[in-house]
Amino acid sequence: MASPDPAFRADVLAGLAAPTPAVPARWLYDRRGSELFEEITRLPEYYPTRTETALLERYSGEIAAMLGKGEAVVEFGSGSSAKTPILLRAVHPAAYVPIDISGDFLRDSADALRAEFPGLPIHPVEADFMGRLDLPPEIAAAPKLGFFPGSTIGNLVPRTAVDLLRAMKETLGEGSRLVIGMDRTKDVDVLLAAYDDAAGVTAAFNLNLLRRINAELEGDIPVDAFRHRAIWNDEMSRIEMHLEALRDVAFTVSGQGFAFAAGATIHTENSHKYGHRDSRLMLRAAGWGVLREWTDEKQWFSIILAEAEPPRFAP
Ligand code: AVI
Repeated sequence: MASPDPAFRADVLAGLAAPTPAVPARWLYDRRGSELFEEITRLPEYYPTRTETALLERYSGEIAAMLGKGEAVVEFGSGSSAKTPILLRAVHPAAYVPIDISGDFLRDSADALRAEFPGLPIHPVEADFMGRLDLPPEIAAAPKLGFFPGSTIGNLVPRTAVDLLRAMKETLGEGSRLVIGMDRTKDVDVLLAAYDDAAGVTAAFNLNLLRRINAELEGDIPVDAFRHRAIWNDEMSRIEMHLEALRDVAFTVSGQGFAFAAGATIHTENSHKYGHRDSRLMLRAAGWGVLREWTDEKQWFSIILAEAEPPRFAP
């Protein structure tokens, strides 16, 4: 077996011992977790993917019309989704730069896009995009269009989300644009169904974290002693995923002991939902001005085109 990721071990051991036990959501995405997430995106209850895809199909032409020529599209994430080709077909960019921390994902999706867009220069960057990073020299002179679909921003608490948006602005530079997908607040029953589907795929996605801990960190967590819970936290305007102990349970991870009383939970993910003004305020806090927003008939999801604002004096 490959040696365990020290960052995974540190996050799990510290997170399980915390007064409010929590494990960062990024650890949900091992190979199995990523497969389960792909399955989630096809569920009837999970509206974000199909709503955003339909918005891109409908409005990518309008987005392209608001841009100049010869843009380099910089995607924050590997671009493995069906959404990337929709934007690329409309924008006709001079180059495409996917950025992802997973080299394997990056290479696979870059190869697939090379086959679909034969003449398009593709320059993958294997890096963590949570901080400012250097873009490939080949696109230095091109105007930049960032692309961050999926409302992945919603998985970050607002302070971290603003840090990321600011880092994106620093990476892309003054005058750049950003197309970002943001999920909207809506009827709580719709949200709860999307994060606790009838087929149990989201439950399997959440519980897979415990299996991963057992497999990679020498854990003996009785997975059947936990259940998936999706909760709407109105104060924070977010869906929370938790793993709730069904009975008193004790286990070890990497030789360290833990005990959870029945009903205690491990918080595993936040998915923030934004009102019309919330998304604008968050973008503005990071130096992005909103040029235009497109939403669906039910106003369940938004695509926003924003522009990096120059620093200005303000009263
Ligand atoms: C990746 N991210 C935007 C998804 C979301 O909707 O927050 C992750 C997810 N978690 C459960 N279902 C989907």
